[in-house]
Amino acid sequence: MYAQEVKSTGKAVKSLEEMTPEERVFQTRIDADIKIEPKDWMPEGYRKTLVRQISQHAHSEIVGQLPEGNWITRAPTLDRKAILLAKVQDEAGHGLYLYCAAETLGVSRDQMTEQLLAGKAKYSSIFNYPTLTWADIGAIGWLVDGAAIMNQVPLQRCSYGPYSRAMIRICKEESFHQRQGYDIMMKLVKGTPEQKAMAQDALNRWWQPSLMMFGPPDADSIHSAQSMAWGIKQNSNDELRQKFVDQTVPQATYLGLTVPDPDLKWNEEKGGYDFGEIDWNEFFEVLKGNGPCNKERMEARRKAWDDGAWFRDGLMAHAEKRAARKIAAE
Ligand code: BYC
Repeated sequence: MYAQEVKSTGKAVKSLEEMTPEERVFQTRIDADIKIEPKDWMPEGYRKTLVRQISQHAHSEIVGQLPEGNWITRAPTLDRKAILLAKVQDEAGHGLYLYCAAETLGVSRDQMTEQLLAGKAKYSSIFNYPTLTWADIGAIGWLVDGAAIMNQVPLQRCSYGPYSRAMIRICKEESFHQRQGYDIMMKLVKGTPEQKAMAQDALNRWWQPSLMMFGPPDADSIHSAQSMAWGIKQNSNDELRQKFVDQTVPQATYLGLTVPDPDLKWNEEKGGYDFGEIDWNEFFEVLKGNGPCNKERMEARRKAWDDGAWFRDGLMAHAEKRAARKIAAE
């Protein structure tokens, strides 16, 4: 299985013969679908790759609260407000499960946060776009959570136990998120012409950024081959992107909306849609910090961290006092 997957990304990884005896035992376990747990031996590269991916994933959940949080006070009805509030709280919970999973690899949550605030750790490109109208909340649920599910369902089978188990829980909640987004879109397309136009405008703006969530094309994906060989990723970026397009285009048709891609065409032979070139230049600019909202997002996270300093200090002082009291009583 792993030889074939590696071939699909065109990148070389160590063969079993080139591995040290420890690496060979490790790889054999992965190929036999046996989960790796925190106390098991693992190559340093495996640990680092997981810390990178899980922490970026956690940061994405936390930063991902910001564009949606922007609409909690402006949701059109009390029900919509309660639903959105619950969804945003879920994202905070996902971030926490993921930070905990990463902590089992020997990195603390404070260290991960410091890496984010120093610009050394990434978060998903998608959260650097603004939410201009209520329809954007529908589009995020439908497209962004839809893309997230497509990417995260295979992560439930990740070779690292704590990440895999966190993903099982997260995926259950993501399905609800996707449904609430589609429900908002349904309501808008059945509304006034202005509301339908708002839904179309949101689709126009969120379509390409959603396709970018899956990462660069396979040829430019530096980590995919090794991550797939290690059973961290099960599919390449392009495979998941294609699946997402194939699943989402009929949903857009059902809504009576037009996917903003003149090159989109059903390809009978491959049993999927052909679609136009993605603006990868825009993607890499967003990754470099030049997206529409990068600055704003980082400022919000920095402010939250600074504003919470007194509380963290209080917790530490309390923990130290308790520990000192315990020692004194012994
Ligand atoms: N944005 O070699 P590649 C959510 C980076 S949250 C930014 O293909 P890999 C939600 C990549 O990190 C959704 N950076 O990497 C929350 C690497 O740079 P570094 C988040 C990206 O790791 C709230 C470089 O590009 N989901 O669902 O094999 C509300 C080369 O890429 C992006 C996850 O994090 C991007 N889009 O594959 C609603 C899922 N794409 O690290 C929803 C877990 C690539 O060397 N993560 N880069 O500096 C993954 O599955 C993988 O990390 C990726 C990338 C598929 C994203």
